[in-house]
Amino acid sequence: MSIEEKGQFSVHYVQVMDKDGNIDMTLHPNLDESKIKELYHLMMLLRVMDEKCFNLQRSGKIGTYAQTRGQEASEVGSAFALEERDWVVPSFREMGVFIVRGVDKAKLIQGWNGDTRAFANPDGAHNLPLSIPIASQLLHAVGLAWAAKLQKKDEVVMVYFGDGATSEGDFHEAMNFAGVYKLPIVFFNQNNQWAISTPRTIQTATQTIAQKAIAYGFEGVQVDGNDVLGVYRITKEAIEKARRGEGPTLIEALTFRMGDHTTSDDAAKYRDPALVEEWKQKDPLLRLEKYFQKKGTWSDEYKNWVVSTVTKEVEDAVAAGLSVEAPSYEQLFDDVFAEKPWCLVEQQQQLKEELEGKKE
Ligand SMILES: Cc1ncc(C[n+]2csc(CCOP(=O)(O)OP(=O)(O)O)c2C)c(N)n1
Ligand SMILES: [Mg+2]
Repeated sequence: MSIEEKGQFSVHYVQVMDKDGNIDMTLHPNLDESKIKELYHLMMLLRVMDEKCFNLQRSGKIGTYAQTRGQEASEVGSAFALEERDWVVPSFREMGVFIVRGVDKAKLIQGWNGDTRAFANPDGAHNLPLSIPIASQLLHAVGLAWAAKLQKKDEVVMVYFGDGATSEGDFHEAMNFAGVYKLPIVFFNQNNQWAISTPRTIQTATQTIAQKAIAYGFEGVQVDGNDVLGVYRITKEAIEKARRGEGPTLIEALTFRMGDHTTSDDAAKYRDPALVEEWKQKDPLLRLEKYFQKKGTWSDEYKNWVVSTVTKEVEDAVAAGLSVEAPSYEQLFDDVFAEKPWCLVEQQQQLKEELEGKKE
């Protein structure tokens, strides 16, 4: 008998709601209608916020921005399954996760405007700041999960990363450590199928990303990342499993980056536009709208109300976020280490002298 036949090596693909809004009731996550409407509201908030940030960059008001368009279900559905005490360790494309976690949207704008003070964690909230170095956050997350286990805290860590990040050594080290120590962690892979211009097909020779978990001794599952109910269900199960002390799960949310990599990129140079058109049919918001239509709980008035409510929220956040006075150059050196090392002290002094003209 092969090991696979013993049932140890299987990878499941889960979809609760198809692209036309039909639900497999056997997999329904038992969220009541008001919660499903809340998910729609949050996803629309993310979409409007995302469009706004893109436009702010184009009009020179903020710096480089990484769009989330197309990934709303993956981000909102997964974060919705967390408890407040759980930890979120994001990469740089998880604005939807921050929104669900209740992070002040003005701070998000301030952060994308390059002001790192925006990432200070108020009142000990369990959200780490976004991480630009690919995959480095996975090791921080494993450290948090190990600490939670050693201290017997009832906390689960959820770490986000892209398909490209799975080619980094940090990913494999983190997965191995989490497997060996059976840590309370969920590895949430947003497989948007692109790492800048590198398609998923040449990122790895494996058929799925989920199956990589097998090599580290725990479960991997692939979910339709544009199906918010599927993402919620699978993530919730993985979180509960981790909380019971049954170890990690790798979730591969199969989605698609509808926009460019960032505002500094032009995907039209390397990506067939037909592919983008194809994925438009699988839009996470659209399928939820179709679901509500089928249930008879949809109206244009409702949609208009949602759009106008979130638009006002976003406009207020932008006004507040952009009106914060820029930090002084000295603050560049703060909040990196608990105690500033001598080399940073020297650099800070050197910059001060150069900028304030105290030394040639
Ligand atoms: C260690 C490191 N290497 C390279 C880069 C440059 N870089 C920024 S984003 C990116 C691709 C990431 O792709 P993926 O992990 O799929 O995330 P996505 O951008 O699709 O969300 C690369 C290579 C970086 N930021 N950090
Ligand atoms: Mg990617």
